[in-house]
Amino acid sequence: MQTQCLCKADWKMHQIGDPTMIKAVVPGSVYGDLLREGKMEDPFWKDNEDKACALMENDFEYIGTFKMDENMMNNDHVVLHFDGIDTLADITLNGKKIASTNNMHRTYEFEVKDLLKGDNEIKVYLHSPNKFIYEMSKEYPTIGSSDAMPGFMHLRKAHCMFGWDWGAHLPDAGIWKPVSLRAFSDARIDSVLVLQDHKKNAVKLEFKPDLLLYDNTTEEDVKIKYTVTTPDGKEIAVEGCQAEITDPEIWWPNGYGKQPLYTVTAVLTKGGKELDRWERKIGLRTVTMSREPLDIGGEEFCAMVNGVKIFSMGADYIPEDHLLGRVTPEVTRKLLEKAAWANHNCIRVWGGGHYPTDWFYDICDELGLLVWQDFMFACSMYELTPEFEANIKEEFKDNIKRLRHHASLSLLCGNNEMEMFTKFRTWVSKESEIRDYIIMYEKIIPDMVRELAPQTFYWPASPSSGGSFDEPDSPDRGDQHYWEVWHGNKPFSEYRKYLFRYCSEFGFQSFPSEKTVETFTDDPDDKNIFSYIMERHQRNGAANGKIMNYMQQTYRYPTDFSTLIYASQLLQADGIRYGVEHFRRNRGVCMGAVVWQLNDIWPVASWASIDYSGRLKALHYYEKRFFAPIMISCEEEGMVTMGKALNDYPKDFNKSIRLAVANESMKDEKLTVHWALRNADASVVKEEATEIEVKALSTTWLDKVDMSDIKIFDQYISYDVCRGDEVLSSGTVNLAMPKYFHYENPNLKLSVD
Ligand code: BMA
Repeated sequence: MQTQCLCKADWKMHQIGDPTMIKAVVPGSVYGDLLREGKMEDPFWKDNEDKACALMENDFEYIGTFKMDENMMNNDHVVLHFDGIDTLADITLNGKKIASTNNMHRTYEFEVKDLLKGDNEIKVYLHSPNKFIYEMSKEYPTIGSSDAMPGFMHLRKAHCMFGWDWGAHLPDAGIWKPVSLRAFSDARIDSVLVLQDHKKNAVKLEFKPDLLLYDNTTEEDVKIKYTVTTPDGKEIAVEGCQAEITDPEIWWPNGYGKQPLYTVTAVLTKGGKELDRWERKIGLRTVTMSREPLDIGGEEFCAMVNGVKIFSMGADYIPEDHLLGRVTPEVTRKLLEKAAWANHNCIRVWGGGHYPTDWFYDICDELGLLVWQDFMFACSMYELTPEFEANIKEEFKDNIKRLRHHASLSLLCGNNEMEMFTKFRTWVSKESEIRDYIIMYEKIIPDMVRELAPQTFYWPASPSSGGSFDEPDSPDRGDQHYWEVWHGNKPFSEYRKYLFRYCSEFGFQSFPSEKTVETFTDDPDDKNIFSYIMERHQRNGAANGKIMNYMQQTYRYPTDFSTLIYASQLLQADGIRYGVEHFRRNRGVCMGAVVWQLNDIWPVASWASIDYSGRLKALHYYEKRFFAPIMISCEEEGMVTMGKALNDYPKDFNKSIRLAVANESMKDEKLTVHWALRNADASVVKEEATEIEVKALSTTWLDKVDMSDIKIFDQYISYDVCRGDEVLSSGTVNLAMPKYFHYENPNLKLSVD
């Protein structure tokens, strides 16, 4: 197959009604082009979002001119191939309309050989997404998340482009992925399914090609030859469509081993002539979710990789930018490296965005981040008309085939939160939507996954206990979205009331760094969290007040904007730490802590641990600590909390600590645990050291230590765990809220030379 990339064509674009053409970049977007050419203001600046959103009431047109690579015409077929168009487009080639599109999650391909000449002109007319969803919602006022513009669910376009509780209303449009001409004769390789059979010291690979055959070509007319290359470039013998790899280098998630990648190449020939070639990197591993019954009741829900049950640690991923054209492999790599740096071993791609581009999964393969992949349905009901069904089936086929070979792909999930919301009739407007729910997520998708990716685990929804509306929100089975802390205003201590099997969402908001705030306003008057501009960059109802409510339970009043931002980040970090340490102490029952959320789509107050500018919030540094393979934590009793005057406490109110060391590594460890009761100036009142053994992949609890003598406002407890002299993990605990503690002024001085 011959390919001519059309990204380098001479692309121009204009708003319909305005004949002035401006330079355009493909792949890219309307906002991206208008911004670069000075035709619109930064949509993230102050409240420019409103103007930018209104722009999308208009239609836009992209026009590309290119010279055809004449050699292509020697082939029997030439197709125009779009990796992705966002979203409602009419495509014309040399004056002839060839197709319309309506799904940004699909790839599209059209036969165009008869239309091509030396000089060509391609036009992509993009219809206003705003008008479309507005009209559709009049026709069928389906309900869903009110954070997004009404009708968002009627278009197969990343839902969060229409707004979310962390996202602006910026429904950009464009040719968001590469476009090319592809020329071929007789046959092509659509994709290859690579099956793995793991035995002792050997992995058998089996290749199942999906061929596209043309003009009476039969499978007998063509040959396909496979090559497998080891990570260090040695070729492995392949017999027909099978290969046996002895002494295989096994792929592991981050923290459990290396991420060696083998290369599989398939070459299709006819009469000795190469027709097409397919090449991908794979990792040798098995991965599934284990759901064994547990002694305490319910069942476990944990990732099992190469037969080893691992504790999933990571965060939820949302689209990286409202302007899709700005996301490059470099941008994604920086983000994912930060995740791996903070000891993440998994990442959940949330269902209200888009399926990430190939490089996202390539990088996850390299870094050892297990991908939990939602299908792109979130917080809404969908009407399963025949057209919609045909459309989404193509979307599933495209994406399952695109992703299935990746070492990192660990789970495919039907949707975000819809089993729960359907069960509770939250957004159901017609009974038929419930039937459609079952057909989509419990019939169509699993059938397709079984057929196209038979070795990938399918889960009907997040959260779920396995489907059929059987307690989708159960804390004792399946995954859980726990939002009583934050949305439910419950204190952080509430986390300890549960032993969730796998928390796939829980989170707490904070403000982005002040420097990031300065990317959207330069007015000192805006630097107040209740200012109009700060509230426009906060999309979760009264959340700024909510941050302040939690803050007053914990810290003293922050007296200026910078301190408030800093305190909000500490509060977020401490709250999530409180939850994760509890989950890891209870390893074996709890086997997953996936924090909502990793990243931001624009500069905004949110649950992210990395803000839009890429700055780490305090939470991300804390994640590095509480997701460390060896981690010590303290279950304290007797914290004096908000609203309890000291003399309200019963005299015998227990004060104690109980330390635990979690070992998420594959090695048994002999370690030393120290704790010390200290005065505010760090001087030691009493201390103790204990030798312990912590088996690989387990948690060891130490005995409870009575602390009834502690002066809670003047003394605190420090603890650490060491291997020899090396401190592997450490922490401190107060039994009074930080706001009540009599901190010693450390008299720190800073000088800059
Ligand atoms: C979850 C997610 C998102 C949302 C987040 C914070 O429910 O699935 O829809 O942004 O909570 O509210």
